[in-house]
Amino acid sequence: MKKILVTGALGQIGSELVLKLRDIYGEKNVVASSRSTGKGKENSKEIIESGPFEIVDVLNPQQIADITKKYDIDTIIHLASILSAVGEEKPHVLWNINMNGLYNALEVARENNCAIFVPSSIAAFGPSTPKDLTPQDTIQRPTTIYGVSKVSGELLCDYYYERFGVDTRGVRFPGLISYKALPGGGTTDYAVHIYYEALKTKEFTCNIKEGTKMDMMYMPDALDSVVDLMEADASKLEHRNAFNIASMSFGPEEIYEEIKKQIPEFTMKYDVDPVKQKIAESWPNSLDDNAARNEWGWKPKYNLETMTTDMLEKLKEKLN
Ligand code: AKB
Repeated sequence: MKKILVTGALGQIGSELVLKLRDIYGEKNVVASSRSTGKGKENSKEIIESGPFEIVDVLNPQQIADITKKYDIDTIIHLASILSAVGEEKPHVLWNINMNGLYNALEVARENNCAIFVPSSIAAFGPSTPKDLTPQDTIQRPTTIYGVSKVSGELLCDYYYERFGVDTRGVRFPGLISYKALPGGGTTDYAVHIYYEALKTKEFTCNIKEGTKMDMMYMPDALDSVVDLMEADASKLEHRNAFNIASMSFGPEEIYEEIKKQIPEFTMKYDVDPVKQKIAESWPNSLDDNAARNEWGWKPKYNLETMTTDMLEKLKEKLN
């Protein structure tokens, strides 16, 4: 049975992943950690009370090491990270947390013989990358500090595998859509907020321009990707880090039309945020995920239509 430490466990992914991992591997075997108790954050109570929880600041390597030893951890899921839009406001903070935090986690993994999952992102690509069906192995010259940290992280993880034999694995997440916890400061966040506003006020102001396509994914598929990749047969993995994964790609007008099918009175207007728009335009329209499909059997379950039905149903229950 795996013994897992999750960093950044109270964020958008962690809030759901911890519960899923506790279902699979047992409550006691999944240690959630965060640099604070996440006061006021949705779901933090559930995460803290449903199994072990520890304060871990990823900038403090001793703290990560102590908790790893205390619980005899063999797998680290390193989620602590700053997202793209906040990163452009605070590039130095992003670099410190995303790079030094990752370095510290990799060092603890190396010293304690742990496997480690590190998420990359569609942000690891840039304007010179082929835009449609972006290949697994291609040009990576991102123009955001977040993207620079993600591509550096991919390389660092590859290095730790090649040089020290650390079992590093990862995927390039698209924009993630979920109803449990809100995303914090990304460019793709509009695709989550649109569902809340469709139900709450029936009107939405979109900060991304019509026609701007980005890869997106429903959270259950994203969670499956983490579990499936960490369980995959190592001998079949040619890439290890930073697998492209994809399930849907759309522009704001397409998600709006899909929601409108169920809420006909819903209206949307645009008030484009130039910083987010520039970031969105530097990212691919859609990724080719064949390497993930062939090497470890990646297969998403949701498309825009089935995600929208589920999101609206679950959010309705939550908001009532
Ligand atoms: C962001 O928008 O910054 C993230 C991402 C695509 O990595 N959701």
